[in-house]
Amino acid sequence: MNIKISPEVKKALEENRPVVALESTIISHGMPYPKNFQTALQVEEVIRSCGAIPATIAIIKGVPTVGCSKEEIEYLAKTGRGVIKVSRRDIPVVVAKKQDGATTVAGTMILANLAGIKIFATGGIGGVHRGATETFDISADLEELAQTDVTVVCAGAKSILDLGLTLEYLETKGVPVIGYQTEELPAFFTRKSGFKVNYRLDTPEEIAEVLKEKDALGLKGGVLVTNPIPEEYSMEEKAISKTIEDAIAEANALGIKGKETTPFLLEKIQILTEGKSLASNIQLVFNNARLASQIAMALCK
Ligand code: PSU
Ligand code: MN
Repeated sequence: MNIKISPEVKKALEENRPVVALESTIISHGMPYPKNFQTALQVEEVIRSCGAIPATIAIIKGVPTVGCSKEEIEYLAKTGRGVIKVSRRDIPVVVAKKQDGATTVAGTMILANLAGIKIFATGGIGGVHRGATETFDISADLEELAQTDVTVVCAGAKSILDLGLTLEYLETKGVPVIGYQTEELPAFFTRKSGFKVNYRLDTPEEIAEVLKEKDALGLKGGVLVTNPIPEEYSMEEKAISKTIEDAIAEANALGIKGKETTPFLLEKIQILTEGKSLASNIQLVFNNARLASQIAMALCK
């Protein structure tokens, strides 16, 4: 496979220095321009200021690219939904057709793993959608966590998903769900969800220790680290729940399906909260980037 790794990322990996992968669907389909561009650059800065190297991942003109340039990030940010949202199934097609693609959590995990990157920071993962018992809508992110050796640091999952079923699915697939300094699964915009994580770990070093043992035992698959949004940026539970319910109702009324569902809901929530949710979203991504950097550094020791 023809994969392009930026010289900086390549060197860091060769020298066993900490690298943190970043996804690009969050840029193209998760936030509006220009906030998406600013955030994508700032999250890289956060990782650098922690002492790690960022690697934003996408497919550029058919080339899987690990460590996108500022120009490439700007292009993805400006083109937005005009870029193809790339999950596992889309990778071979987008590469063969020499198209541009923004990778989801699943797509990013695959390319990070090919490059040898073990830690990946994002906002929220895809999961089992509400109503999945009828629609079968379960994100390929969960299957990727089941099989690809990358640790994903997120703020839990948005309640556009069925969090209980998402946890059950991860349990079946043997994916450890770790709460960072919490016993409770965070729900993206809020610190609490009413569901428990599998394990609470309180330091990046403890998490790195678990990852090392998993590696040493040859246990395949990812690990999900859930990191609650900082208190000062968390949203009011009732208001955000209502917003999410309204967004889901509209998606159902319009018959939105498949890969369109998640981007539609994300955009609707941003519009309905008049940007307030976007501000929280950005802060939780920074927070996850910090933790991911610390875990990556502890892993390199
Ligand atoms: N959830 C968010 N923000 C996001 C996504 C999900 O809060 O940006 C994106 C991620 O790229 C994730 C993808 O991997 O949506 C999941 O899409 P789907 O549900 O179609 O698998
Ligand atoms: Mn889906």
